[in-house]
Amino acid sequence: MNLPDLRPLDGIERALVIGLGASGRAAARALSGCGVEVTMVDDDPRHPAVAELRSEGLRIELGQSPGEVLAEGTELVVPSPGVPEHAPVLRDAAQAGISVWSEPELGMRLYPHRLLAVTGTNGKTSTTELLAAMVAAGGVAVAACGNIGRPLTEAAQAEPEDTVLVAELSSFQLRFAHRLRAEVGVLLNLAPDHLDWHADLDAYAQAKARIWIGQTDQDWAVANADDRRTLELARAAHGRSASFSARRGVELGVGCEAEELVFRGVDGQRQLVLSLDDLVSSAPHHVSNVAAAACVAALAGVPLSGIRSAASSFSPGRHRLEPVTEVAGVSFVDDSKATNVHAAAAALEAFPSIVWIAGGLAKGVDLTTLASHLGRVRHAVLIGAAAEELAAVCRSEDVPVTLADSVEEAVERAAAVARSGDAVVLSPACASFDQFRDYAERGDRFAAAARRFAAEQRLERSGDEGSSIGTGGSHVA
Ligand code: UMA
Repeated sequence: MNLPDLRPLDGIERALVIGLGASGRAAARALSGCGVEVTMVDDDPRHPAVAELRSEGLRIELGQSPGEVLAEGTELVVPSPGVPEHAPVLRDAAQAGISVWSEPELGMRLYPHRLLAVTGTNGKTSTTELLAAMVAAGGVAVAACGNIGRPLTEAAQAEPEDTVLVAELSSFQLRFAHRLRAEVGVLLNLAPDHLDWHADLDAYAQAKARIWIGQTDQDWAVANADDRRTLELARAAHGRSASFSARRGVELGVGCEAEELVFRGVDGQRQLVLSLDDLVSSAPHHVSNVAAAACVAALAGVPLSGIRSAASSFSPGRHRLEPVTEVAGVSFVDDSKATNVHAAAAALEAFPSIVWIAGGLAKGVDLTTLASHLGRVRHAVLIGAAAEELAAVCRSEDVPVTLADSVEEAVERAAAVARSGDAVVLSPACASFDQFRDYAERGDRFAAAARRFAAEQRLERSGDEGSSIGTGGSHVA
């Protein structure tokens, strides 16, 4: 375990940690280990971690509001990511000149490491996993951490100094980052999100841009050449500019040229990373994630051979937004593992235009919360026990609905309404047990039906070059 660098604590003696979740626990333990007097608060008076934390000597005030603790001479506040930036305690702290640091900010101050940081609205977790695999394949010790699950502070404290931290950072964690220095920081993309937490879209974007907050001109600020807003935000970064693209070549970074991902470093030389054929999937979001991870890894000095071997063997978990096939501009995606509302909601944010296949056993969960995630759904095809319940949710948002008896029929119905640019996504929001052995069987049957359909379409197309399939805006079938 590392010894903490106490200098950045600047003599802080009393800190307030808000939230007893993974992030708050890591922050409190690190601070307490440095001799800081820590008080923890949580909105949940029955939080399961209370006894354990008290046994470690941490002071937990469940009856007190964060504001009351603040008034007791607090010098530092570390809020859990879930505490919104407009929370009164954070406003009060700012007014009183009390420092507010996110937990990753704290971890990097106390236990400095080389940091490769990933943020963006979508694709953060896959890109972080991929990047960590690339660094490992390059023969360097690496720890994936941050929003991906393991708090950065915990990883930074436990891992040897020469371990590279590859961190997924959310806008919540970045909002209160001040000096956090990422040797390479990438902003994958930007779309409206988390507007209940941030004041508005601009505040969300500015929080994301803090991925580059502590950089010097030795570091790299990487933006997405296919997403103008990320490029605009990167202009204010102190780090050197680089970019990635899944569609075109880039001046410095990783771009896509003639179906190949190509790295161009400061010398502008074209260096092949890999051919798109080497990837498990050529779905645009996967190519984009690979290009981003490869760009960060290459700028961090990982040999291209390591990048290539990690990228070509990487596939996001089975039945987790798994690309199945693509025909006439329509992709088919198996997200059968999304057996609850939260997981399905994530899938519904992952593609610009969706024909959604959903349904199954709702497990007594309130499905109406899905209503606010239907903005990109053009049509819903519903199966299983919860079909009618989901149909009501869809209709409340004016999303057209078709009911189907089986997942095979659902694929047929979905394909009939899909058009170029759509993703047909099986993301059920429900358990599978009413119609299938488990979610894997559901996903496999979806994938088999989608592949059958795509093969039929290709056959038809090769026999009829003049058909309307594949032309912009036309229906697949
Ligand atoms: N709490 C308060 N007051 C508040 C808000 C929260 O007291 O105003 C308390 C809650 O009652 C709870 C605790 O704070 O007891 C927060 O716990 P949590 O479960 O929300 O968070 P952690 O366990 O600390 O997990 C956090 C991240 N959670 C969130 O951002 C909501 C985890 O990301 C992350 O993996 C973990 O730190 C380690 O870094 C999860 C997530 O959903 C996966 N992230 C969002 C996303 O990906 O969309 C951003």
